[in-house]
Amino acid sequence: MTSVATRLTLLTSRPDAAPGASASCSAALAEQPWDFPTPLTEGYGPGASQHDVVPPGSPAQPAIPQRYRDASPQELDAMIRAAKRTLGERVVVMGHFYQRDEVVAHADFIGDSFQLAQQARAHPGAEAIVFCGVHFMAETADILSTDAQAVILPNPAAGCSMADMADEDSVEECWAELADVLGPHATDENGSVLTDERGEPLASVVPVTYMNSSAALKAFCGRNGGIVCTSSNAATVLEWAFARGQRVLFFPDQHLGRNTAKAMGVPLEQMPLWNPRKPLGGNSPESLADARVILWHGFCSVHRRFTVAQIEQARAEHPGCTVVAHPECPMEVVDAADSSGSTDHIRKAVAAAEPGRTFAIGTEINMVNRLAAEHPEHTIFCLDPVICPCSTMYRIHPGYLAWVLEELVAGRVVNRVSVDREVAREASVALERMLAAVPRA
Ligand code: CIZ
Repeated sequence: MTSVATRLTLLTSRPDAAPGASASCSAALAEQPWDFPTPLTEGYGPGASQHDVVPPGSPAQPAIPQRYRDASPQELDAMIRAAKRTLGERVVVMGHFYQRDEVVAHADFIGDSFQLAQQARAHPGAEAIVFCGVHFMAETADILSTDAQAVILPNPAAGCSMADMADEDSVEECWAELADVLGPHATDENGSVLTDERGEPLASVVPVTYMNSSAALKAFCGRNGGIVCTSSNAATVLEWAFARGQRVLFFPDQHLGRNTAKAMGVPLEQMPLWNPRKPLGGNSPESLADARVILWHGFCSVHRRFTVAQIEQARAEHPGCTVVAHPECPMEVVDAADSSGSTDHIRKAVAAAEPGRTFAIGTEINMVNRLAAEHPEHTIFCLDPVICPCSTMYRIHPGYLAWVLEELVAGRVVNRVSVDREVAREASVALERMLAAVPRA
């Protein structure tokens, strides 16, 4: 299996090396992250998210010392190992499933955002948690770890374009507009307030935010009777919300919201899309009143690349293959797949299969390649033939990891992600609700 880095380099030297490469995944991702500027308001840089705009005020990474930029992959590997040896249990390195292999090789724990945040909480003795993921993940780790621990993001420009599609101001505006149209509580046709199983007034709308959102939005949910979900517990969380309210406002990922609610039997007509640039999100008061799930107009640039045509091609070329899609993929793709679920679901589906199976997987390429390497008993490939890593995750280059670790050895904490205390308090209310929302037996 050719590594993602090698394939990107091939793209640069021979643009014809990957069929369809010009479709939208730019070969410029093969450049080092410090080789292309990331000025505010420009796109996230070459790659899957190249058309998404970086919000003004997003953190940027100043230049790191030249020696890290000049070092060979082998030298960086040796620097990271040496620094980790010196730091011992003082540091824990987290690697997300979508992270590049050269970085994941140094992770003490590999997992999804939630598993890694739990690991952060499980290691209160570590002075520093170096989070090789993206910004919202580091924020969640900071909320769940102790005040004495420093959570470090090796490159603060490693954001998430989907998370940035719902900013706090736009969600507050949406919330105020919904309150004007729908009122604070669910009522019957006579205007009497409806109550839930516990006799509490049923809310008109319950906010649910995907883990892929800023701490500010998790806090918004905490103070407005809402909750956080991940892709592995979205159905349980929606059940929790429907027990407390008439409707759900789901942000930022429309696809996870739609796929989950549809599987629970919510009709598509009762899932209007909220466009934050239009009055009432582009909806009529009547359609909002009839809604069960109001979906924010957000998406993941990597997962929305997957198509039904790719599934048809995989089935034609590999008869009998099993197609597994992540629920951030568009609904048509999830409907056409054999199964759908979070990164954890995908891993478990592959691990549980009888040897000799073929899997076409609709999720980020680093994870698919790693699964293929870990499971030589199966044939595993990515549904999308054009290589497209999560371009923001890809900004965690080993050079940055070496730099933050060597700074720690020198007694300096750089790139600390620190969530405001009040925001963290409110966000943890929504996170704790998620933890308590266990599926019914
Ligand atoms: O929560 C995560 O880490 C993401 C981004 C997806 C997943 O399915 O685990």
